[in-house]
Amino acid sequence: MVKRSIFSTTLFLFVLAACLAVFGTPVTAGTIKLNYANFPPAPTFPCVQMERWKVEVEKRTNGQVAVNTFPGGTLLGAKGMLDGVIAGQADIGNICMAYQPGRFIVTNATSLPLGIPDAKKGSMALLKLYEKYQPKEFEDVVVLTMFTNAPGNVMTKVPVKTLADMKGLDLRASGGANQILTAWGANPVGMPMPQTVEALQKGTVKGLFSSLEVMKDFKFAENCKYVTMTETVIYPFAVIMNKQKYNSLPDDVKKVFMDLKEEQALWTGTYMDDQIQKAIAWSKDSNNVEFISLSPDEKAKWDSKLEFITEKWITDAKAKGFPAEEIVKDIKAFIQ
Ligand code: 3IO
Repeated sequence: MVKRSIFSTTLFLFVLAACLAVFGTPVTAGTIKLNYANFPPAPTFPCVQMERWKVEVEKRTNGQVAVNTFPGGTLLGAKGMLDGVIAGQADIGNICMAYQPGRFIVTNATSLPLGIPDAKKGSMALLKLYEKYQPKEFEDVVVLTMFTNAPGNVMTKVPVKTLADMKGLDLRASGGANQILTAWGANPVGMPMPQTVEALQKGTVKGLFSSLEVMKDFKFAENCKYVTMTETVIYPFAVIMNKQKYNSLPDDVKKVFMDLKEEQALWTGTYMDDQIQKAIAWSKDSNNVEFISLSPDEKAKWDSKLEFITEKWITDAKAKGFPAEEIVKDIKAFIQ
C-alpha cells in the first residue's frame, strides 16, 4: 500500500512537471483575455495580420493570454476605433489613419506622393516615423504595431488611359489619396473601405483608388474590369491598445508585445506585397481584368500634377507647428 502511494505520488509529480515543461504555467492559462477589434471583413489583410498576431501572442505567452478577435466591425467600426479603444470598448483595435486625416498629421505624411515603393518599406518607414516623433494623438494608447498597404492604383468600371478619362470620374478613396485624385481631375468620394462594396454595386462610384489586393480580397475584380497602374500613395494603419489594460499586464507579456512590434510590421508588409501579386494574377486569369500602363509621356503629366501636394502639406503643417520638412526628409530616408 505504502509503496503504491509513493509510486502514484511520484507519477503525479512527474506528470505535473511534464505539463509545466510543455505548457508553461497551466495555473494562469488563458487568464488574460483581450478583445481585438477590426473594421474590415475577415479575409482582408488587416484581419489576416490580426489572426497572425493572435497566434504568435498565444504561443509566446504559453497560453497565458487569449486574444478574442472581432473582424468586420462587429465590435468597433472604422471611425470609432481609436476612441473606442481609449474608452475600453475593445482592448485592442486596428485603425486606418487616412480615415481621420486631421487627427494624425505626422503619420499621415506617409500618404504624400513620396515614392514609397511597396508595403514592406512603407510599413518599416511608418513605424520608424512614429517611433521618432511619438505624436501626441497616441498618448492615451499603446502602439502595438503599424503597417501600410501597397501603393495605390485606379480600379474602375470604365477604362482610364489619360487624364482626360479621369475628368469628373467618381472614385472612392480616403485621406491623402483624395487630394491626389482631385489633382488628377477626378471626383473623390470619401468613405472607409468596407462601404466601397455597396457603393460599387449601386454605382455611386465608378471605381476606387487603393492597393490591388482588394481586387481579390473584396472581389472588386467582378465589378472593376480595368486597372490603371499609378503605383502612388499608401494608407497608414496602426494597431493600438488601451493604455490602462496594457499597464495591467505582467512584464513578460508586455515584453512579448513589444518584441512583436517591428516583426509584425515587417510580416504584414511582406504578406501585403505577396497578396498584391496573387490578386493581379487572379484578376487577369479568372476575371479578365485589363491592366493599363500609362505611357512615359502620360505618366509625366500625371506626376507633374502632384508636385504641389507635398509643398502645400509642408506649408500647412509648419503653420500648425510641425517640423514638416524634417518629417518629409525622414520618410524619404527611411524608404531607402
Ligand atoms: C484597406 C482597408 C481595409 C481592408 C483592406 C484594405 N486594403 C487597403 C486598404 C486601405 C484603405 O483603407 C483604403 O481606404 O484604401
